[in-house]
Amino acid sequence: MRLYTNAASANGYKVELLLALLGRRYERIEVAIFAGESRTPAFLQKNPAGRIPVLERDDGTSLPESNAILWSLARDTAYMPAASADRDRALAWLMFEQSEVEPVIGSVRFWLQTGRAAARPDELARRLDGARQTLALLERELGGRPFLVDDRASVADLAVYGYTHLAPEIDLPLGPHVRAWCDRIAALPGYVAGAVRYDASARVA
Ligand SMILES: N[C@@H](CCC(=O)N[C@@H](CS)C(=O)NCC(=O)O)C(=O)O
Repeated sequence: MRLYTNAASANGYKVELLLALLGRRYERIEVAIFAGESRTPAFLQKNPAGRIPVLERDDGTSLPESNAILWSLARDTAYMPAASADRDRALAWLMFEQSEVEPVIGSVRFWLQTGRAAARPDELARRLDGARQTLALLERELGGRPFLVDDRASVADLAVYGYTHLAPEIDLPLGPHVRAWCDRIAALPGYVAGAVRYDASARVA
């Protein structure tokens, strides 16, 4: 299978992390998203939204959306909770990540590292506030248990970890419980680091 991704994206990194933890082999294709490579007619066939990550399976079918890819890859593995109620909770965390983690920590990181923040001061402040609220919620949740669902790492942790562990890059410190949870994820066998800072190709004047 092939993964279309970009090294600075934590949406892409989430998928690469699960693939590494599962020891799955894949071909990694770096997409120059700031040069328009995710908006070509050929790429839009893979994802009509024109975004990475996209997983292309051996049968030729394509799956976009980082958390849908995580869900598909985690099925029948140790990263999918066994009990149906726990699976439902994991899915809720994947939804939470897309509404309360990526749009705040991810967008602020993107704007700050690529010169896009100055043009939107009010939106930046609003999202930073949202990011603080998300980190506070996670700090409360992880105060009483080692992982987000059940007592072992699951697809829920990997989805939420992707952008959460980058919060210090936008000058938001992680609380002690979130830091300890990040350390537990980084200690999983097969763990790989990822999501490098945006390079010059992403900058606007
Ligand atoms: N909800 C999507 C968001 C994907 C997304 O925003 N990808 C960005 C990189 S993080 C992208 O491909 N941007 C390029 C573009 O919009 O042209 C997911 O979780 O996969």
